[in-house]
Amino acid sequence: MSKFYITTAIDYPSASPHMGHAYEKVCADALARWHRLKGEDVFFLTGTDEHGQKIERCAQRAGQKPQEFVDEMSKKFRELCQKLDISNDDFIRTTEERHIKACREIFKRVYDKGDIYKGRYEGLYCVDCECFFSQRDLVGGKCPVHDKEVEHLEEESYFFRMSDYREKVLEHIEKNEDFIQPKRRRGEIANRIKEGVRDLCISRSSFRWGIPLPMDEGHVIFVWFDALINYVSSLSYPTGAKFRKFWPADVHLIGKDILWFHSVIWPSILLAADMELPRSIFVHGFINVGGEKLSKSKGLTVDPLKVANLYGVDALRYFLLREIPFGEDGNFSEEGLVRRTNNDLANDLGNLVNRTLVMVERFAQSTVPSGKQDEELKKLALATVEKVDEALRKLEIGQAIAVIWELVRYANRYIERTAPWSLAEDQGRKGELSKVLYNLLESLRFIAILSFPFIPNGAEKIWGQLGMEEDLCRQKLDKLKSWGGIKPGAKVGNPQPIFPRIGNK
Ligand code: ME8
Repeated sequence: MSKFYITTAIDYPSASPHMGHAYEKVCADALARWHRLKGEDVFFLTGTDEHGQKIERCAQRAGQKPQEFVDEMSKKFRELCQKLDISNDDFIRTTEERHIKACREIFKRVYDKGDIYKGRYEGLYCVDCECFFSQRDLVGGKCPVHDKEVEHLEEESYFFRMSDYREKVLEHIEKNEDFIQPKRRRGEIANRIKEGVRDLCISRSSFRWGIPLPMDEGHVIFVWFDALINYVSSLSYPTGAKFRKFWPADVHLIGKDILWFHSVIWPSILLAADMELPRSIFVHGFINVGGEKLSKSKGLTVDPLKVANLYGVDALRYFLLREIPFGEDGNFSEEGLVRRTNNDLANDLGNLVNRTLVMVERFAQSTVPSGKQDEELKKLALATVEKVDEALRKLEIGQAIAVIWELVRYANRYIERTAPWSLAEDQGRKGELSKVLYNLLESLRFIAILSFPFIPNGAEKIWGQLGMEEDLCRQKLDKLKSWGGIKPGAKVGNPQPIFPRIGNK
């Protein structure tokens, strides 16, 4: 069985989770669920990045010890995962012993190799990014990501000879077309590497909230060096069975602001530690609100938990996955979410399920009738499976959903075209009626399985109403290789609305 290891970035629990965090998890979850459907052995990791100066300052402001602060805040991220039906297999916290151990181990390995030396750092730093900047990186003298003043740092530090890995990393990026996706991001990074790569400051000595260096307790490991290691500490690097099975990661799913860390710094660390490089880095865009960046200070924030509680988890998941083109920035709006929910979930899918089940109840006593296969519907359904896979291989999550919805809409038109209510009135056309009902139920079986990675709640409800006995989450795509999985004679459930319409806002 082939394996699939997918990770999200680990979030800073410096404040409550925002819509960007929710978006990243939902995208990764859809991909993880799809690969499980394909029968792969999936390991899906997410977690929280809990050290560093930003967290230390936030804890101070909250009047708490850093550990107390992250214990409380990290819970909110875990709750977000539960609320959004994120099917992660593990949740790593960088303050856990298993992580600290692996992190010190890798640091020591790179140090023993001679790739770490002591020096003095003098330069600019954005505490919100936890990132060093040079003057030319700034926009209007401020951090380009946070639009805030940067700080001047001067302290004793250890440095990683990252410049020594420049050629190798560049070669890897240029040789492996799929390493950074979407492709245009690859060019950006390659150009930046060509402009030069400097050694990286990897320790801090002016504050305490971090992992002490194995060879110098007066320093803590730079939070990014620490954080990136989560991808292997969670697998019990270096000796764990999971490490042997799942490393290298198949996909690191991250936002566009942290691509340099993942495509240059992380591969350099791995090369220095004689470890394999991840297979690919998938880069998503940013979620904006009203066309502007999410920003606490400007009051531009959206709480994903509130939205999920108000409109339903599937409505939020569906909106994010369908509406935001993967790799591009996209806008979150409640109006957009309501429109998508009403049009696609309530009208198209909800009505298809409801009409079909009401007709099976009325015309077939809630029993799956036997009926010949409809060649057109069957052909479309089988082709849909291939098309969804093709779209997801290209990271076109919205397109994958659009393809499923073509099947949903076709099935709705099939009802209009065949008018089962008229067939029911004609004793001589009972065979035709059974055929239509059977084919509609069978398309719903396809639709439930195919839409499970995107809207797991709704898909489960459809599955339940179809009266299917096996668990939906145990289904595999090979159950969609042929038509006729739903068995004549089986009882279907009572028709219940699955996606209620949302009233006008
Ligand atoms: O960067 N829209 O943590 P983080 C979409 N701890 N995605 C967004 C976003 C937005 N508006 N804002 C942030 C960190 N993100 C580090 C990661 S990984 C070893 C360490 C994405 O909480 C961001 O791009 O600032 C990143 O992928 C993730 O959310 C966590 O961001």
